[in-house]
Amino acid sequence: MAEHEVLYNQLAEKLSAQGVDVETVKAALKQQRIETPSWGYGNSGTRFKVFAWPGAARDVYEKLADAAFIHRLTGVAPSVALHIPWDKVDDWPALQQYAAGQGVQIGAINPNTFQDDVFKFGSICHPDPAVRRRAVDHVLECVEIMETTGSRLLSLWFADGTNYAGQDSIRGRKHRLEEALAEVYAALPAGSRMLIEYKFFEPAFYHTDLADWGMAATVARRLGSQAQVLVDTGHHAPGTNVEHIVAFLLDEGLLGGFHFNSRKYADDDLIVGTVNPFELFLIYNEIVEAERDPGGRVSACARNVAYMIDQSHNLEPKLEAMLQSVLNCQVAYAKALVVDRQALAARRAAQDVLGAYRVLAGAYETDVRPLLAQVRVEMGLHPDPIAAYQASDYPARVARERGSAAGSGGGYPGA
Ligand code: RM4
Ligand code: MN
Ligand code: MN
Repeated sequence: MAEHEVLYNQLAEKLSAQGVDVETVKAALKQQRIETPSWGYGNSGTRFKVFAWPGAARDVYEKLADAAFIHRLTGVAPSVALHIPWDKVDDWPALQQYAAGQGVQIGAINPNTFQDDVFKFGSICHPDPAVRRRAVDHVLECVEIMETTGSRLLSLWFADGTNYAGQDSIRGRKHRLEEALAEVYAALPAGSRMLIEYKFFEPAFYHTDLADWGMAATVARRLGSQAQVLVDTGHHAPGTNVEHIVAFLLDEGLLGGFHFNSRKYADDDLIVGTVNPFELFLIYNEIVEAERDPGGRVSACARNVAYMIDQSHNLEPKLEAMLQSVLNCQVAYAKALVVDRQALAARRAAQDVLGAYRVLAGAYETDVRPLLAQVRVEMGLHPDPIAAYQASDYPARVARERGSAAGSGGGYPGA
């Protein structure tokens, strides 16, 4: 028997004794989905320096090929978010066909209204109607790309804001934002969703037009049920209780999706689950709890959450970094799935503050690696994706074929 099997059998026995249905847990893990971002495969960095990585993807075709490699290793990353115009092509059907041939599909479409000179003072909130027109037209172009590629998600983040008190009317900008988003909302394809992302600062430093979840939720609710909030885990002030935000939005049916990454100080875009693995576990825990909510709206919202990674790796090997990101999400979800919900309910009912905490901490401390190894074997994958990555010739091959292409690819300034 392989080592992971011995460990898996022990764990399965222990979990079953706690009343956890291991088969259900495994089925959930096989259904888990993590979307990877095209921009995580190209060169990127900080505003100080973009280091060229040997083999970094130079165009959207190479990004899709890399994402397909991550999907082959993990089995849970079948879709790829695109950033427009970084990933813009003339022939969308050809790109879609290429993706399908690689075994992946096109995921969320992310417009970019922050890199053109014209957007210096904002995009959809800009005081000049001509600039707003241009921004809305770009987002509408992204809606068209959704139609052609079959993407069901429009993922919106705006760099809009001001740097000084008095620079512009905060309420005036809010009105412009509402008007622009209403126009985009009206154009959304049936069955698709608009996810509205917030961020508390950067690049604007005095005020950001969509600075927090409450503002994004207010705007989304006013637009209608196809609009929801996107929580980028790196977009909060230090100390913010992100799992609380997640629980609140789930309960309101307003949680649309995530941009996962780890933060230590600001929008650090570090590998998800590295700096704050307990927070990631608690986020998944809220979702698992909401999935079981008897209220139809809450469980439907929880089951429809779009899980996306939003990271730009600076020092890390690109492919290994994306692989590690997906694996960390699997570990966090697995731990959330093995929470002893009955024991937790009992401890809560007894006002047993620390007993309840220990139920969660116990699940968090469970070594779920043998469980995930077993899930992978049942999915026809290598039980250890890092070992499979290290044994693969793909990274060396793309490094050889693509070389170190500074000056192309990522979309980031200087990439
Ligand atoms: C922003 C935000 C967006 C991402 C850009 C590149 O901080 O997280 O989601 O598309 O960065
Ligand atoms: Mn983001
Ligand atoms: Mn960000």
